[in-house]
Amino acid sequence: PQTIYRKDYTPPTYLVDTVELGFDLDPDRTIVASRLAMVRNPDSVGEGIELHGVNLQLVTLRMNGKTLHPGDYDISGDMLRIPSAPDEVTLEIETLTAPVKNTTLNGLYVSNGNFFTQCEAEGFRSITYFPDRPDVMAKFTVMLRADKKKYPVLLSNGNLIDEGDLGDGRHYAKWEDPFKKPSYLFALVAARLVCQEETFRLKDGRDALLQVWVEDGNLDKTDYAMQSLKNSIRWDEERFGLELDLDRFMIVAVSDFNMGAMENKGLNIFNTKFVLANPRVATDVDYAGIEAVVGHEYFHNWTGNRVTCRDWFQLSLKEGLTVFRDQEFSADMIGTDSGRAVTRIEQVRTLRQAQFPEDAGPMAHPVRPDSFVEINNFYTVTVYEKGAEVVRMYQTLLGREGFRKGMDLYFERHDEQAVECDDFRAAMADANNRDLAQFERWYSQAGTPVVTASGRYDAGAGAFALTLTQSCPPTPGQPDKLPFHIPVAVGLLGASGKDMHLTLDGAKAGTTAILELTEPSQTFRFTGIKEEPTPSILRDFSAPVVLEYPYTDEQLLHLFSHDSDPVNRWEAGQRLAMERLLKMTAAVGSGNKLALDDTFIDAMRKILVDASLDAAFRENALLLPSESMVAEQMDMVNPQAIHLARQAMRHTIGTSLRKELLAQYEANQTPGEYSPDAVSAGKRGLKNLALAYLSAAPDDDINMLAQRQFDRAGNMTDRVAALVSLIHSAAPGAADALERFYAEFDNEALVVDKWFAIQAAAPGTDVAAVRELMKHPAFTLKNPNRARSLIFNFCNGNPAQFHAPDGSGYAFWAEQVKALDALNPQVASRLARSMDRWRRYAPALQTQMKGALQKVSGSGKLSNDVNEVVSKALT
Ligand code: HT7
Ligand code: ZN
Repeated sequence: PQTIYRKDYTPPTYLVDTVELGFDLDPDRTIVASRLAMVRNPDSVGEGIELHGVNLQLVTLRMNGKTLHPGDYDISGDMLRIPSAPDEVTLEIETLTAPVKNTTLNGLYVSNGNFFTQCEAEGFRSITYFPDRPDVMAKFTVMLRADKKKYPVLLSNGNLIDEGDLGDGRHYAKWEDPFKKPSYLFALVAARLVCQEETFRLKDGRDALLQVWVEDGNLDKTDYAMQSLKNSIRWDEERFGLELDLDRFMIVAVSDFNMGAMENKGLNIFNTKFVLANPRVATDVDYAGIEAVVGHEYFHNWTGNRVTCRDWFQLSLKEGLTVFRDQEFSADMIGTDSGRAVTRIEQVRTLRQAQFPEDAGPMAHPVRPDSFVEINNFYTVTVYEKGAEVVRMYQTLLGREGFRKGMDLYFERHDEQAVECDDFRAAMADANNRDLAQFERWYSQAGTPVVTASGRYDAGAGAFALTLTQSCPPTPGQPDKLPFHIPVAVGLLGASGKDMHLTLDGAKAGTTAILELTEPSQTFRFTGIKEEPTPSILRDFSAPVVLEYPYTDEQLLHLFSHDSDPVNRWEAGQRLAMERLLKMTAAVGSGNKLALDDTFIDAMRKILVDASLDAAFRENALLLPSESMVAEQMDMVNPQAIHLARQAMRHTIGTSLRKELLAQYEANQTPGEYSPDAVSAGKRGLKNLALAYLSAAPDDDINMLAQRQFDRAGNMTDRVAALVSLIHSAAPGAADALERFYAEFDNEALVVDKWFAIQAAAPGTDVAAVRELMKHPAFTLKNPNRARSLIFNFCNGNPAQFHAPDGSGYAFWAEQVKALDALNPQVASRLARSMDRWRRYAPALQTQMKGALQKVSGSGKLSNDVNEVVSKALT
């Protein structure tokens, strides 16, 4: 497989002004006719026309009305080249495809008998020959023709300009997109669907038609997506002055989809998981996911669609920025500072749980990668979540207003252009008159920087000196790193727990100072400090770094009780818990007793019963670091020891705090009609965490509590939480509850996914049980949601069983990667990533993991997707 390098970018030889596409849709034999008006690109020194095409059957190719024959053009690999062509050409191309045979869910495919497309990143080339690269932006007109009975709904991008019958049982619809766009934003849907629709008044007075399209029977689950869409439109108008530029905006839900959703211009296509919700079938987490993803795709309309990427190395230009925008949207929708802080804590958790390990593993890459084999492998937590952190740091450094000025300048300069991450950085710098040259290293250097802090209090001088030192570990291809430009938000707490008023270099700095660390090491001197402070460093997680500070338990307990910054307050609790989990894991390994100190339990108790704190914050503060997070802190991972240690800790909490947990369980009930708002969801979260701790030390009363909740729950959040508690504690009613749950929801695909997922992650589920579940009639590898629910949740979410000492989990993983690869390489290569960290496991496991990787790597016919992942893991 060929590696593509960022440094090799060359502009396209020809540009496309207009594209007229005609589709005669048939599952076995779809005819695609395309007419491209092209002009030579004055910025290119290359010769000839270059079109991408994959698995296409070429029927005819005409240039300026003349049929071309083999010899006039050359097809090799994924390229069709016409070596000599005039400056202005019209190409007419007819190709054939068989969408029903397409199991990759990339390009044009059939799902539940309906047609859908997925073109990002390079799917358009499997629909027709085209310069399928994001820097070729063209105006599209699309004519769809299909059987009227089977496919009554015909949708594409932009505005509907014509529709009618063709007389032979077929009908047509013609769509025109008024904006130039790259081919990856093309979409069509031909389907039997129904919609919820509404007219929505935009800020400029125009009315837009909003539609949410779903399969018949799901119209009772579209309200929240519609509400989220309206909230998103309003939010982008208010926060960034960005308006919907179309008369119509459509969301379509499809059950077979590789990712979360896709921002096709005016025709967003969504995984059903991020559209369908009602209290009976969706949890609080599902509702929050819908709001975030609907927002994310809508916000792409400006950050991604109107201003797009020059090449795929710039992916974070749109993804990092749009994740940041959806994070801000979700935080603003809650509306309170404490609610905002909880969303921030959840972001930090994701980053640590998924992105830090990626940055430390064989697939580590900069936010703007330098090379790839398969671009689909680079839709990563680094490009998305770390990319969002990079965008957030602009806002931290420049302030909200400064950030907005930068955004305004970015759109003023680059509307309807395909640009680079550097252009965004330049807009931020120029709009604020700031030098952000060093900030570029966040885009070019991989790895998680480590900031080591040390403090020295000089009582005589009334000064506190904070020394910050930065370093960054080597990553593949990048042995040495240069210093980053790191905003470090710092506060100082007095013995009372109150924030001190800060004076830094003689200037007043409020209660939180933003220190700019740009050198390998810098000392910042706070003056007017009357007592030895406890420093609260990296408030609000002001940069995606690991912070090392020699905190004593006493200092952490002080921060856990008092820090005015909720993120650092939570962080102090996580540090206390992690320290103990590591000690207990070591004790399991050496056969020692697993003791948990009263100080920690008392600190947990204090937070649990503190009614002045939001329930959502309390839930987060009491949630222990996950087993995989503990593993990340160890040089040699023993998954079973981690599991036992964490279970022991949960058991101790469950017994020691039983009275308080029961009281909170009762105090945080949410009777009455279900609402997914943050306060109610926070209460359910705390109540269900209390149930989980109680169930970690179960007796008949606790089992009855869980059983009662399962039987009486009026919403899916409580239902699932009770079911998980019953199963994890192996309660007598567990098997029956599982059966009843399936019987009640066997018609709801997304709930059946939960049913598989709960079992996959249960501590009692071993490989043999997963293999049994795969025989269930509802299981299929072809549907990515279903494959993820069982196989991914087992391989990634059940470490003690997946890493069984006999290597059976690894053999299972290898089988499933290969089986999936034959159907859907994008999904297969995501599963392949489960082995990224194999070098960190105990030697006996390591050997078997390596063996499994070698087995996949040596198994002949592998996709580029999987090949890239396993070969990098083995390098
Ligand atoms: N921009 C979208 C990316 C996406 C995608 C990428 C590769 C393969 C399938 C895909 N489906 C969607 C999603 C987003 O970030 O909004
Ligand atoms: Zn996106």
